[in-house]
Amino acid sequence: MKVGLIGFQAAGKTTLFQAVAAGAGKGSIAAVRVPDPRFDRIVAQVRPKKATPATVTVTDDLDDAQGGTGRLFTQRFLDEARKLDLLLHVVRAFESDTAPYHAEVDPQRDISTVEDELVLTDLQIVENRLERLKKSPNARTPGTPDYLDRVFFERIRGELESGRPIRALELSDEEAAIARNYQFLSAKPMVVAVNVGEKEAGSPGAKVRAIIDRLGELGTQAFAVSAEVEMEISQLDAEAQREFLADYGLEEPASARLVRAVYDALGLITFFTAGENETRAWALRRGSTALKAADTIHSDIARGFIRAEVVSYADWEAAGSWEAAVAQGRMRLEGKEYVVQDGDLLHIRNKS
Ligand SMILES: Nc1nc2c(ncn2[C@@H]2O[C@H](COP(=O)(O)OP(=O)(O)O)[C@@H](O)[C@H]2O)c(=O)[nH]1
Ligand SMILES: [Mg+2]
Repeated sequence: MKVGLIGFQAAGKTTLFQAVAAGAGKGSIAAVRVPDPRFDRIVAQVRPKKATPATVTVTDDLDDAQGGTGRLFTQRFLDEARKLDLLLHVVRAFESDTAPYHAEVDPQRDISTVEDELVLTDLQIVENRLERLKKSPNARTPGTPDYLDRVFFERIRGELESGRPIRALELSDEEAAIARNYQFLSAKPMVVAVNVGEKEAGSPGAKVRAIIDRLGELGTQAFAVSAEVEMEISQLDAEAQREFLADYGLEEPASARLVRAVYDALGLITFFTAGENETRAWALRRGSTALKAADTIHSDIARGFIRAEVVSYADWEAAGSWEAAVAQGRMRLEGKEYVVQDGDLLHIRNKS
């Protein structure tokens, strides 16, 4: 899963990136660990040669949004943003004399400006496509791809014109496939990180809370963070980190809050493979089948799929080990269509 930081220059993207990448980053790309106490317990019991947590890939290599006159986004930004699974909008809500901003600090305005531009970019694509579809006879022939495109595009044109992002619409599977095909930017899941000043690091003020609540009502995950404070904390050793987080009244570091918001926005769950060589946590879209989980591990394992051996996390924990769960009759044999549940331990029997 690839998450890209977007937002205005001097909003704090690179600072937040440094906070969440601490130790896991290379240049402007980082594999941010998904914190999961269940995984830690499995690793402590199995003691594998290698333990690989689930990660979310975060990149900070997109062009800054440009304040002032001209286009908000560069062509390079648009091209790169289309490849992402999720846009993480870092919004400036801190005041600073040393780090000037292109305008008065107004997070709500910036959120609207960026959202409007994503919507407008998609609207232009939809209008161009509808214009070309006028020349296609198939666009009037039910059942053809051109017909499906036309009906769908006419519907979303109206929504986009009234400022609604595609992500906020209920789409059928067919429509969602078209939206993916066109890589619409306003269809991409979005998370907003409101970058607050040091005083608000532990508990954001009423203004910021109102912004987060409002986004929540619109179905957008949002969280407050003080990127600078978090960046400084991330450079400390584990013990000092815990102390400083506690001093600020923070339960967990920015990376954990970011990952949680991303998991929610993408509808992800975690499953585990508990091997002696490697024990690993994997991110998977909620509702995915055992076959999809096998494919996530390796396409060969999906191709040779015979059965999935499944132990739920609750059963594993109650039994204390995979072997004990099997002995207690808690291991199930499931087929390709089994819908994987959050926390499942899987062993895929396969022909490869
Ligand atoms: N006071 C304060 N300054 C910050 C915070 N986050 C970023 N900055 C400063 O704002 C400036 C721009 O930050 P940067 O992360 O480079 O922004 P970007 O352009 O979005 O990548 C830098 O001088 C940072 O030190 C914050 O939470 N509080
Ligand atoms: Mg930057």
